[in-house]
Amino acid sequence: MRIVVLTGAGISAESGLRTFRAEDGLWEEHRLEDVATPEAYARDPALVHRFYNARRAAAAHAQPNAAHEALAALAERHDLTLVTQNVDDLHERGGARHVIHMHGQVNRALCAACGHRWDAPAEMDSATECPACGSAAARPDIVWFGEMPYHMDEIWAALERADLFAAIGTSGQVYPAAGFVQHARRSGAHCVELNLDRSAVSREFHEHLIGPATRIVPDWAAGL
Ligand code: BV8
Repeated sequence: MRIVVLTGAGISAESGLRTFRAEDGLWEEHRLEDVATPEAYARDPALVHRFYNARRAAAAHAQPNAAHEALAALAERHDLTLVTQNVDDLHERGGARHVIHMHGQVNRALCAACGHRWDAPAEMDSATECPACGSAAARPDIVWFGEMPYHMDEIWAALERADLFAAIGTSGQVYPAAGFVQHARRSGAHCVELNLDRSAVSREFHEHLIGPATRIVPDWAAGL
């Protein structure tokens, strides 16, 4: 069976990482949409670096949970394409070997001047230099609002051939990820939503499993 799974911040919530909309996406009194944008980085790179340094430290101190581990085990038994909106590395640390980070990774750095990518240091600031071109133009390798998500061709192709599509721990408020269920459904996949409560796109799914990811994901995956 060909499976595509899309995860969001909810799968890392029980590992202690904040979701975006539980506290209505506020961070240091800034809305996420105001901090996670190229304009914010151009206007106040120090603020944006502070935001991601805090997220990078939180991710480093968090541990993967039973839901991350259940998806890694599922990939050993089925043709699983694991797509995540999350920028943490908990899927990898939970044993997943191929993770598509459509919104980038907080542990990677990108040079805004030359496009070079490298493993981010624990803390970055606007003086952090690119190891390739030397410019002080380092940014987190994260897809901000208004930027094109990564690996979209691979994701659309996987959705078109999927027998089963599952969205786990995402509020379905950010596109194009929130539109994946419609694409999978049009391609004939059975669509299931596993979430703590309803999302903005719940009506698009054939099946809903409600509860915390560490409880509902292992049971669901074991039954496949
Ligand atoms: C693009 C990286 C085009 C940053 C992120 C108007 C209408 C439609 C679309 C738009 C519009 N205006 C603008 C747009 C486009 C925009 C968008 O969708 N905006 C929204 C706000 C309307 N999208 C973009 O800009 C995207 N790019 O469209 O490019 C383009 C075209 C051509 C050329 C160039 C460009 C890029 C979007 C990516 C932004 N980056 N992340 C960072 O992480 O710091 S988005 C960020 O929020 C996350 O990555 C994630 O994707 C998103 C939503 O977060 P969720 O993961 O869903 O988390 P959330 O807190 O919302 O929900 C958690 C859920 O878990 C809840 O449902 C909760 O109930 C559940 N939960 C909680 N605890 C548990 C649980 N479930 C289970 N167990 C638990 N224990």
